[in-house]
Amino acid sequence: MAKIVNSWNDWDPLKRVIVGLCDNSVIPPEEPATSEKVPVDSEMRGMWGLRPLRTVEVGNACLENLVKALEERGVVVDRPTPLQWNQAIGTPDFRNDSMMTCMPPRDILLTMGNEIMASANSFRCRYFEYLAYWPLMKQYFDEDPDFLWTRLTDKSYKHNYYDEKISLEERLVRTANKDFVTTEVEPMWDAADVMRMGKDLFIQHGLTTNRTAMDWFQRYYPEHRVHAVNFPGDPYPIHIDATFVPLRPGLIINNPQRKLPEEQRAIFEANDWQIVDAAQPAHSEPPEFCYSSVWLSMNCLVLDPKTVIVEASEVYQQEEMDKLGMNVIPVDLRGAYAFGGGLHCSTADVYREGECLDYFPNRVADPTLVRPEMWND
Ligand code: DAV
Repeated sequence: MAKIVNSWNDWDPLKRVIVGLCDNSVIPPEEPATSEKVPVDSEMRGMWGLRPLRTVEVGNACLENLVKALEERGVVVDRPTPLQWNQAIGTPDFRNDSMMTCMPPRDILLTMGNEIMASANSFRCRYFEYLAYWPLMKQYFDEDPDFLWTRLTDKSYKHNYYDEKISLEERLVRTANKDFVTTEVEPMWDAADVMRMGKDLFIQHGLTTNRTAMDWFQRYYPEHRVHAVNFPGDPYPIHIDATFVPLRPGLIINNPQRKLPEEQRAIFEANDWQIVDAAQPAHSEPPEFCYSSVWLSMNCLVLDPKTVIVEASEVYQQEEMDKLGMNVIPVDLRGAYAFGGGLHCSTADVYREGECLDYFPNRVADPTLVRPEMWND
């Protein structure tokens, strides 16, 4: 039988990947977690319902551009099976008027070696999104005897949010104090908050992932060092992949408006990792009906340590990648941004060559460690 699933980081040579689909996508109704994410002055406040068909068609055409670029380079591409996302959902603990999409697989699926785990998202509308990937998981399970098919189910959403409206100023103070909408009652995490670097996991603490999740990760993966990172300049911290993006061992681009605080850099500095500012975005506004910021400019897909796919209109980011020694493949994807993100978000790793390595062998006092007592070496 074949080896289908293997990936330990975001830069080893990519051989197989899932690319999302925009079909039936919905702008979900307001709920505690989503209302915190939509900026107070956004036209999307209060808006919900099926996304206009013309935007779905444009989004899917963009994703086809990506599929083509990947297949031309020999990468096997798998696609999810969209549900009728405008159905209402419920569990014993909550009801919600609709689901959302299966466009950003990166938010839902976390690949850790031979395991793919479906996340415990903070948005109730995303509770059943994993089902779009279940036909693929079943296929991998049948074909790959080592594949581990996992879902963390222990969340009820009963007491998971502070339900408050706050100003932008208050929000920045809260972000700096790491005081977010999610409570710590249960582990909650989006897979796109987890940056995998072999033996080390760097997880962003923000609107979509809480501290309890990090502790849960450290217990679930006792062989991995789990680090909590946060980026105080971001008033809506959601997902690490438009903020802190590794290109290859030793090199990370960091959003210049969301810098990693000095004290959290020790582990990178001790191991000669370079953290450089990402280039400015080419656009001053996100596209229509888009929740994400203009910093999707840096949300790239690394195909191997020398090759990266960057969005075609993001000329400054392309230039920077070139200067950093990367070969750039431009792909027109901006029309898919509104469905949940850029090139990294639109994909989920299935297979990258390579094994689980330690990229941080030099140990220093590291305030990001979630359970420092486990790593007194
Ligand atoms: O900057 O709005 C978007 C990340 C989507 N996965 C941002 C973060």
